[in-house]
Order: sequence, then structure tokens, then C-alpha cells
Amino acid sequence: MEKLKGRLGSARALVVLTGAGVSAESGVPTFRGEEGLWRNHDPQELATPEAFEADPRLVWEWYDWRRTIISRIQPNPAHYAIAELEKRSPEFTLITQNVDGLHQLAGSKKFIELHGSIWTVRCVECENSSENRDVPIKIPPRCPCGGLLRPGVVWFGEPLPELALFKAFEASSNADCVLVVGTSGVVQPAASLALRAGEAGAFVVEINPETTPLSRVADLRIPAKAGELLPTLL
Ligand code: BJW
Ligand code: ZN
Repeated sequence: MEKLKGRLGSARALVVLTGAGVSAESGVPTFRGEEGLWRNHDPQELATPEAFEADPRLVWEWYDWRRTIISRIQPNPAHYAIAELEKRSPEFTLITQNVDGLHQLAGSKKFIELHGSIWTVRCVECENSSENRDVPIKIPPRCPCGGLLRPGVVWFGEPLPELALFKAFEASSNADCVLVVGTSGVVQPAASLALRAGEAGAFVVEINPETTPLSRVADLRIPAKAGELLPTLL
């Protein structure tokens, strides 16, 4: 811990890369693992453009269920600690794979949403995007143009938002310390951001109760829950 505090104290550019584990202590189910969201759902069945094309109602029911859970919960100490790290760092970037919006609720300002937001919708016809916080949402939702609306998230096989990905790689390449928090590190290209940072010379720290494919590239691994560990760094 002393080693990490020293690194954080002297870091010029800090990057925090987060995944579903950061929101787990708020009560948002993670995707993989024992209690994962995928446990009762095949991801290929729900989180792909093909699935949406085949059965938009089923996919929307799953997203509506998740939106309902998220609308009722609050950020946890991990989200607040990350927002505080931003205030204390000369140069800071939060790169999140999460679509729940809890980082923003906790006060994070310098964030990149790699996989979009569950609170936006996009028309499959006219491609217009807008915020939508209806809980429950009328299924299937429709655009004023008559087209079907889809969740504003990135599904398997879809490209990540170009500018977000560019900025994420740029920040990772320039960071001198990276905290990788609560991600299984199996989804690309997000996971490769940690590798890029390590190759570029950053001190990479993994905070996760479980080991992941990223553990072997981490300079320091802390097997702990994010909400318990991160506040102790402040
Ligand atoms: C705690 C904790 C606590 C628990 N504290 N920790 C290269 C190689 C192989 C495959 C590919 C590749 N490049 C691309 C691919 C394909 C694919 C991919 O990666 N597949 C792999 C799974 C094999 N990637 C894509 O398709 C991506 N698109 C792409 O690359 O496009 C290229 C392209 C270019 C040009 C034209 C066309 C295409 C898109 C990926 C999109 C991912 N989408 C999802 C769904 C988002 C919407 C939604 O929410 O519904 O994103 S999938 C899902 O996984 C979600 C997450 O953001 C993402 C990552 O999951 P995460 O956050 O790591 O969660 P978990 O559950 O996996 O892990 C939680 C962790 O927390 C665990 O480790 C726990 O131990 C830990 N934990 N409690 C700290 N208290
Ligand atoms: Zn439209």
C-alpha cells in the first residue's frame, strides 16, 4: 500500500480503467462469474446486433430490467474515491466500460465511456441519439421518425465510439500510473488499454478480488474489493 501511495503521489498522469466490479458493491450484477448477468442469459443471445434484429422485445426486456435495478441504487465508496482521485491528480482520465452512469453520479468529470450508456437510445433508421431515463421504458421504444430505438451501448462485433477509443489509447499511452479496477480483462479492445499503458512504461496496478488475464502484466496486484480498497488510498 505504501508503494502504491508513493506512486500515486508522484504520478503526473493517472488513468483509472474500470469494469463492472466497481459497481458490484452498489448492487449492479457483473457480467461474468457466479452471480454474473450472463449466468441466465447467453450474451450472444442478447448483446449483439443480430439478437436485437431477431427479437428487439426480448433484448429490450433485459435492458429494462437492468435500467430498473440501476435507477434504484447509488454510487459506492469506489466511485466516490475515483472522483476524488480526479480532483487530486494533475492529469487524470477515467476510462470506463460501464454503461450505468454511476461514475458521473459520484462526481467524475473526466471520463470516457467506451461501451456507451444504458441511459441513451439510438434510432436504427435515422441514427439520432438521445437521453432516455424512462423506467420502465415502453417496449419496444420508437423514434419520432417511426424507427425502432435501440440501447445506446456497444454490442459484440460493433466498433467502439471512434473518438472515445482514440482518447482512451492516447491517455493510456501517456499515463505513468494506471489503476485497473473490477474488470475481468477479457473484452477487447478495452483490455488492451492496460497492456498499452504497461508497454509505454506506466506502473500498472490491478484491484480485483480475482486474478484475470491482466494480472500477469500488472506491476502490483491487490486482491481486494474496490469499495474497500480505493478509499484507503486517499
Ligand atoms: C470486483 C468486485 C469488487 C467483482 N471490486 N472487482 C481480440 C481478440 C479476441 C476477441 C476480440 C478481439 N477484438 C475484438 C474481439 C471481439 C469482442 C471480444 O472482446 N470478445 C471477447 C469476449 C472474446 N469485442 C468486441 O466485439 C468489441 N468490438 C470490437 O472489437 O469491434 C471491432 C470492429 C471494428 C470495426 C468494425 C466492426 C467491429 C465490442 C465489445 C463490446 C462489449 N459489450 C459489453 C456489453 C455492453 C452493453 C451492456 O452493458 O449490455 O460490455 S459485453 C460486457 O463485457 C460489457 C462490459 O463492459 C464488458 C467487460 O466486462 P467487465 O466490466 O470486465 O465485467 P465482468 O463481469 O466480466 O468482470 C467483473 C470483474 O469484477 C471480475 O473480474 C470480478 O472478479 C471483479 N469484481 N466484485 C473489484 N467489489
Ligand atoms: Zn429515427
